[in-house]
Amino acid sequence: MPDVDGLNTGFASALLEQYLENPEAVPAEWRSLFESGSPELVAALPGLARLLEQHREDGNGHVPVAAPTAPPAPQAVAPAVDEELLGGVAAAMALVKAIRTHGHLAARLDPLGSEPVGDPALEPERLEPELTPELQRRIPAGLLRVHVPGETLADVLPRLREIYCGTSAYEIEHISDHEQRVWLRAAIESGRYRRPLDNEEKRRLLERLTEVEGFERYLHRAFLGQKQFSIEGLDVMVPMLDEAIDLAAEEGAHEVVFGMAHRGRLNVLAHVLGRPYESILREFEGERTLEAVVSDPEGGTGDVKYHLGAEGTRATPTGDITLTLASNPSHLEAVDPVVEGRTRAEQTDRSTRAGFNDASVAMPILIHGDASFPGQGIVAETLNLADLTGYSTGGTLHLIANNQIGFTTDPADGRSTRYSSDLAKGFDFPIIHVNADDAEAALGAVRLAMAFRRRFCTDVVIDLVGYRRYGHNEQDEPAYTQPLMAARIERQPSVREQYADALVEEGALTREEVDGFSSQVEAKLKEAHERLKATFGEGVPAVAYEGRIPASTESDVVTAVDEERLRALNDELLQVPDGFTVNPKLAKQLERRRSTLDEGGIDWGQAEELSFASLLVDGIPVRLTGQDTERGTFSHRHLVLHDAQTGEVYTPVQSLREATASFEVYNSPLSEAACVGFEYGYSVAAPETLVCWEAQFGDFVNGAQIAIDQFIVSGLSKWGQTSRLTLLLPHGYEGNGPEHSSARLERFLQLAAQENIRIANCTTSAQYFHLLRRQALDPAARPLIVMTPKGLLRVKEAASTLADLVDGRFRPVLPDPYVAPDDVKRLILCSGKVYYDLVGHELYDCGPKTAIARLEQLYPFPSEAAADLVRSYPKLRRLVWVQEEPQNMGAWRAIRHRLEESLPEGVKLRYVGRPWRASPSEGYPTAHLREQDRILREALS
Ligand SMILES: Cc1ncc(C[n+]2csc(CCOP(=O)(O)OP(=O)(O)O)c2C)c(N)n1
Repeated sequence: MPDVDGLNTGFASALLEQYLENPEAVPAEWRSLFESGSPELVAALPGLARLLEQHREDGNGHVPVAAPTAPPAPQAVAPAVDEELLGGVAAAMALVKAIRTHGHLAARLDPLGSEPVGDPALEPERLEPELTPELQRRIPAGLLRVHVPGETLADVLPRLREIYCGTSAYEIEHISDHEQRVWLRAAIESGRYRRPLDNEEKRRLLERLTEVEGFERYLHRAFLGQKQFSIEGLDVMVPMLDEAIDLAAEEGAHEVVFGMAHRGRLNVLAHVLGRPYESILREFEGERTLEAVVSDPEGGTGDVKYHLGAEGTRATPTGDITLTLASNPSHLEAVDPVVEGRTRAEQTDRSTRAGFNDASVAMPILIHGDASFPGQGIVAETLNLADLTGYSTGGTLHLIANNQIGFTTDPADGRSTRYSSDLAKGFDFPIIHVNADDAEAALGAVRLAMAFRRRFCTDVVIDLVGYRRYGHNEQDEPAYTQPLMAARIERQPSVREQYADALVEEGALTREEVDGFSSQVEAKLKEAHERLKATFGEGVPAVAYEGRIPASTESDVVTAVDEERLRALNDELLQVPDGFTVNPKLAKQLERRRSTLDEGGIDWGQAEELSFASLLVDGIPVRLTGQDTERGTFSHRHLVLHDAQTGEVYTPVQSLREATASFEVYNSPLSEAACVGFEYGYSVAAPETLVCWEAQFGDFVNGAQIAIDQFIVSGLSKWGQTSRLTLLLPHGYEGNGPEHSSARLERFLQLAAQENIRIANCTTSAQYFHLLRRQALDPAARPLIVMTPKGLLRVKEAASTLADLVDGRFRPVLPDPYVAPDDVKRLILCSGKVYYDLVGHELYDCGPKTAIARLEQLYPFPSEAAADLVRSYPKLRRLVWVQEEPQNMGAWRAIRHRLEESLPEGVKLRYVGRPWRASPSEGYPTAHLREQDRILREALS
């Protein structure tokens, strides 16, 4: 056993770390010492002993480690200690650790040749003791736990440097999962994923690079000055995607879903998604010849060519695979969560009760910009979804298309971190940096990333460091702002040229073959262009917007549910498994849901759950997410029950005997932007599913404004893409201040046109029941925005009866149920909760001359129902629109002209509500009460 007195603590610690990783890796005598728990060890190195003990307690040792109290092992003869060698081994271990941790600082990642910063810890001569060549030759490599061949440090050091400080570099040591770190070290150092290519593979890679470059250069020449957002400088991205697709297919995926911005998109469309050259050339031609303009989606206004999504099928060595590129807006990174949601939908089996997620079915690939990745907060929100039960997609491959510039902004002005990828470190994802001019290394990076993802089902980031051959787009002059870089790039041979030269030099190909590739690509493009030109004048085939949704049918949809069925579902929803203890207070509340079917009083929570349940037995899947949504922000829902004794959970709506579709319910992370984007993506890929997202308070939905503006309301017009995504937005003025009152109804109304969305604000739970069912059953899918209640959730008057669910349907306008129409001279029309404020006010009893009606659907505006309503009051003189929102908010400005249109001659329209305001509501509850009362008095008197 080693003599522990006077031991070099650093050395011993390093050995211990190795031992904890793999006990066999340390010399036998040290192993016995660590396993002995020897009192000498405890005395000499208390820190070490504590570590060992902790390791034992954590139960994560590879071998059982004896407790310190165990009897000491029989004394062995202590080996003679060679002080110089011991010190050398410690320094060597520190060096290996430094190379693994900080090697990237010395790596040659920049194709433009900028000097890496380096780090003193990576230099053997600066270590203590200095690792001289002689000493290096004395240090056995076996002690260093490295995975490269060699007898001594002198043998392995150059190889380690090549691996960690070459044209690839790795950041893995921040990962807290020990197994992942160990796996990555072995995978990286063994070179398993960076094997040399055979000649056939090299030829294919060069051919691919030739196609990528040839395509860009052809467009550049043929359409000088037109925006193409050239990929050049990051050309290798295309073969990297090829590789990732083949590997995904090999792992059993049926689909890969891509999200990317403008950079290189046309090339990816052509070469990865397989969109024909002609179709892309047609769009370029369209910009200069009206004749060739691509027709817009029916009734829509279309989008620029580098935003359009696409779908393709690709043959791989292991079978066909579907490739989907999501349509996206200019708003950088906004598509990230959409891609995750789409992928998740593809992965989910919705014939199971809770929706079974099989991540092997589909894989997401996100291509980011180096300025956008650290700059756009949605990236962090999306990364945070990676490991959440309701959102995980089994690992996303992130590829940062790093051209070292954002428009004209240098990295130093664009981020506070060294690397563009640093954000991902906080999520424990491995980061592989690779020089985009080393094509083979780039493929190696993909293989490693895919193998890691396959093994650990988690995200991986590849930071592909290249450059941008032209300006931000083809109309920009890069030398205005980055003169040195632009000059440097002008001298830079393309990756194809470099690779071709290398292959010719090593004899893998001849110069003639290389040149042949280029002429073939050129010829292919020319032919496609000629074929296209020959069609000019023939009329342009319309872009196929297959699956375009028919116009809304709305009222034809039967939303009433048979009484017996509702009774049976209600009973089932109130059952829990034997031995399950519902919280007694909650049990009482839920118990009330039993009698409401006969006595009335079906509240919001119950109506909602019955509506969901009725859909499930009809085979319609439902997904509901949002902050604290399982219980409901206002504690009104309780879809998920928690056993009061054991904490176990039970979700009755997932246990319905006759359900044939899944019910997914998840509390979401505290995000709006990524969560709404995700659900949008999910709803697009699962058009048969009722996907609902609920805001904590509707006020927070503007955190998802990009998802709303750029996807939900405009997707149909831009890309022919819609869904039945339903946003549940608690809304209403209850004295809770400017950020707990308004879901900004006015914004949604302003965005509503061409029947792109539906907007409702219902006042009874039955209306809500029918609205949800209509939303799920209407063959015409559209997003639905619902202003949902807060206080009303429990107001008796807003509750409904069984008959309302059995016989009714959603009614866009509710006339006054109490006042006979004949004598009515004054009609108050309002929407939402203010109705109950009006009928509950002391001035309410205003006699037979005033009626109060409710507008339950705000968009599409129910013109006919509104006209019918007005016509039903023959003596009407005045229509008063009452709202609690300020005059510049709420529904007023969007529906005023609609109301005017519906009025007969001589009937006047008047506004009652808050005046124009900069902030949606008062801050003080008393101020709120005063203002609310003023509005009601003015309306009623
Ligand atoms: C959210 C958002 N803000 C600003 C812009 C304007 N913009 C378009 S491209 C660009 C630079 C992007 O740089 P990077 O992410 O590095 O991608 P690159 O164009 O270099 O590939 C900017 C600022 C945008 N499209 N989206």
